Amino acid sequence: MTVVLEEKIEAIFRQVIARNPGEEEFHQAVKEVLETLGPVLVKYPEFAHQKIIERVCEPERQIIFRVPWQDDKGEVHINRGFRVEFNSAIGPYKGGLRFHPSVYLGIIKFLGFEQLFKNALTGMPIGGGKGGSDFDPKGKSDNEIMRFCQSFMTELYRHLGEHTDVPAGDVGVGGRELGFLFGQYKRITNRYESGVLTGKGIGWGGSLVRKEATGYGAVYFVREMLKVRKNSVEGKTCVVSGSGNVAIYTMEKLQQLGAKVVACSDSNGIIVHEKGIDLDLIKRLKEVERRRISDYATHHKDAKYIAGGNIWEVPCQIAMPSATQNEINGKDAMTLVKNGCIAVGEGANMPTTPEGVKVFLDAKIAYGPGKAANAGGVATSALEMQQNASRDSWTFEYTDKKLDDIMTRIHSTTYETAEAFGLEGNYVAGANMLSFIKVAQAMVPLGLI
Ligand code: NDP
Ligand code: 2IT
Repeated sequence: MTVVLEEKIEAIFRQVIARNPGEEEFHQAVKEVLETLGPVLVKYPEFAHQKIIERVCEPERQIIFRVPWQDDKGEVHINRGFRVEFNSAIGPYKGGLRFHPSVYLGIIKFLGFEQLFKNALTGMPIGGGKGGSDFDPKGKSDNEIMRFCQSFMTELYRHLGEHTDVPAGDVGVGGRELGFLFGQYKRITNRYESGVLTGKGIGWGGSLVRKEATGYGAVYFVREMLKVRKNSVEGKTCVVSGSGNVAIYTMEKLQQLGAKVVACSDSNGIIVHEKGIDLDLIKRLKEVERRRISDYATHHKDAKYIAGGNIWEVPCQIAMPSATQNEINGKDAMTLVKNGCIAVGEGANMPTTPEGVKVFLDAKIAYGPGKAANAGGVATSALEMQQNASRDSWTFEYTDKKLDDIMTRIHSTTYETAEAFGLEGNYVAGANMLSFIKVAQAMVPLGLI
C-alpha cells in the first residue's frame, strides 16, 4: 500500500474518533475494518473518490429515545432506547436489539457497523442496523419485561416496517421479548406485518432453525475452516463461552458433529465438566427456568463451578466465544494457542481484542471472525423474511440446508477474497474486504446517498 493511501485512511479514522467521542467499541470496530481496506482502494480507486469509507462510518440515522416503565411495585423507571440505522444500500436496515445495562450509543454503533458488513456477506437483501436499551432484564418478572417491551415499542414502531427496518434478538432479547414487541407493534399499527421482526415464535410467523441458526452456523464455519486444513470437528475438545442462545446451539451442533464440549459460562463464572457438558440440563436451566450456570454443579457432582473463572484457561482444540465483546484479550489468546487450540469461531460480535486477533493471526490458527462466523443468525432471519413475504413456512431440514449452504459460501468467498489479495488464510481481511466491496458496489449506483 502506498504511504499516501495509508495516511488517507489514517485521516479518515482520526475523523471518526473526533466525530464520535467516547465510543471506544465503535472506534475499535471501525479501526479493524479500515486497517484492511488499503488494497481494496488500490483496486477500486472510485471508492475513494466517492468517499465510501467516510459514508459507511456515518450512520444514515440514529434514534435515541426515553423508555419509561413501571415495575411490579408501581415504581417508575426510565431507560434509554436506541436504534442506529446504519446503511440501507443492500436492503432494509436489519439487526438485533440488545437489552443489557452496559448498552450505550458506542455499543450499538459498533454492533450496527459490524452488522452492515456481516449482512453483506450473507448474500441476502438486507442492510445494517442495531438497537437496544440499557434495561437489565435480569431478575425482572414476565410482567415487568412485558411493560418494558411495550413502552420500548411504543416509540420504536414509527421507525420500523418490513421494507424499512427489521429488528430481531441479541443479548437479553429472545423469544419472550420478541413476542411482547411484536404484540405491541401489531396493536399500535393494526397490521399483522410478520416481516417487521424476525426470531418470532413458530406459531406466529417465525422460522424453524432461527433459534439454532447462529450457533449452528458458527460451527458450520469452523467445520469449513478445518476442512481446508484437512481436519474436522469430530473428536475435538471444545470450550464455548456464555450459556445463552448462541452458546447453547453452538454446543448442540459441536456435539452432533462428534466433538466434546468441556466448558461453558455466564457472567458470574464457568462450568468445567470433563465428561462433556449435559446440554439438556443447560437448556432446562437457561431456557426454561432462567437460572444461573452455577446450578449446573448441584446436578453433576463431577462438574466444577469456578466463580469468576477464566474459561480460556481450560485447554481445548476449538474455542467458540459466544458471550460478549472483548472477552478474549491478548493474554487469553496466547493461553489458548499455547494449550493447543487450532480453531476459533466467533459466535459473539467482536469477542476478541485487537491484541488477541493479532495473536491468532500470527499463530496461523484457523480464526473465523464474528462478522463471517456468526452470520448464520441474521442469514436465517432473512430466510424468515422470505417465508413471511410468501406466506410460507419451510421444514427444519430445508431451512437448515439453506443455512449450511450460506455458511459454506461465506467461508469459501471470504477465503478466496483473502487469497486473491495475497493474504491466504486471513479471514479477517477476507471478510472485511469482500463485504466492503459488496456494500460499496451497491452504494455507488444509487448516487450520493
Ligand atoms: P443471550 O442473552 O442469549 O446470552 C448471552 C450470554 O453471554 C449469557 O450467558 C450471558 O451471561 C453472557 N454475557 C452477556 N453479556 C455479558 C457480559 N457483558 N459479560 C459477560 N458475559 C456476558 O445472548 P446471545 O446468545 O443471543 O448473544 C451472545 C453473543 O452473540 C453476543 O455477542 C451477540 O451480539 C452475538 N450474536 C447473537 C446472535 C443471535 O442471533 N442471537 C447473532 C449473532 C451474534 P449472563 O446471563 O450472566 O448475562
Ligand atoms: O448480531 C446479529 O447478527 C444478531 N443479533 C442477529 C440479527 C438479526 O437480525 O437476526
